[in-house]
Amino acid sequence: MKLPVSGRAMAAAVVAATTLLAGGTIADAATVPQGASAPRVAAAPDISLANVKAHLTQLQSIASANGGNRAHGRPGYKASVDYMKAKLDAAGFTTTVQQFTYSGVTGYNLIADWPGGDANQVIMAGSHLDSVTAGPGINDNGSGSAAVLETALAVSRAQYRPTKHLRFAWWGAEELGMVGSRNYVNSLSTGSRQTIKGYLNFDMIGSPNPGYFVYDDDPTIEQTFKDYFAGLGVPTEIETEGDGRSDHAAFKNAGIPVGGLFTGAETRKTSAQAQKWGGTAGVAFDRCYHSSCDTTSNINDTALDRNSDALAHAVWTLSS
Ligand code: DTR
Ligand code: CA
Ligand code: ZN
Ligand code: ZN
Repeated sequence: MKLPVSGRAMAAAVVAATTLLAGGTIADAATVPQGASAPRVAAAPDISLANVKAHLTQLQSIASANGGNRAHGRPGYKASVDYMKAKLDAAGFTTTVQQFTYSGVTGYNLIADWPGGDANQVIMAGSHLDSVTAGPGINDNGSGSAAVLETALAVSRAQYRPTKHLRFAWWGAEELGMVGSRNYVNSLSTGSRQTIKGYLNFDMIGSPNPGYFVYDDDPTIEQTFKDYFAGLGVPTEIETEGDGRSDHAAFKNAGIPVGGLFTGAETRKTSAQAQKWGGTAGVAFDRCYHSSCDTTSNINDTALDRNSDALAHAVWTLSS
């Protein structure tokens, strides 16, 4: 259930949109005075938890039919790419499957461009689609992949026409060292890199014992997420371990503003965190991290729903 975005989050959204509209970078948004007269930002639609979970069920079925995983180089990964691509093609996206080779095996990135918007101002949202070989990888990272997919499908259903160009991406071989995303960034010309005004990363956003972490990178992307959760009355913490641990790393290293959301992996929730978020202190945020039990039962619905809606809010806000 999506609660109305608070006035504070909407005001922040206007500031972020104003900055980008003025041709500034996302990082400049903080300098735009509060309350500056600016066009209203279209509010993102509610992202259906049921739809996101239906994608997770499909990814689970794909893993079950392909040796129990969706890992790089295994049939379950390419089947995952094919599933996502079919949905995006049917929704009117221009899709590209980018091939790369890692450890002698062909890997695949899936890129989906939403037609329209300023090609010199691209906002990207992405997640890795591969799992480890040990299991189906439903939280890690079916959760991020399904939420990014459902947000892209919501853009299509709304026939959203943002000022900036929207691009969505699903990366291969993240579990082997962020290989696919690095391959993508390295394949871009300098000019193409400079068109990307922000990259939003979603890797594990439905952990069963969830925390609500926001990447501490670009200040405006960070504030956009923090304001959204503040509007829900959900406290957030800064994600400090994230540097270099997921697909935003290649974009950050190329000087592209990045941000993202995370609900936690192998580290244990503290008592203080359990006080603010609920759940169980002394237990890992995701006890099935990189394990065979990372199935559709390894998801906290509230966390997945909140993060999916926060994802859509940021996409709408930063691209308008
Ligand atoms: N490396 C990711 C999981 C992960 C662990 N810490 C963070 C922090 C921020 C994003 C992701 C992660 C993986 O195993 O896919
Ligand atoms: Ca929702
Ligand atoms: Zn991951
Ligand atoms: Zn992982």
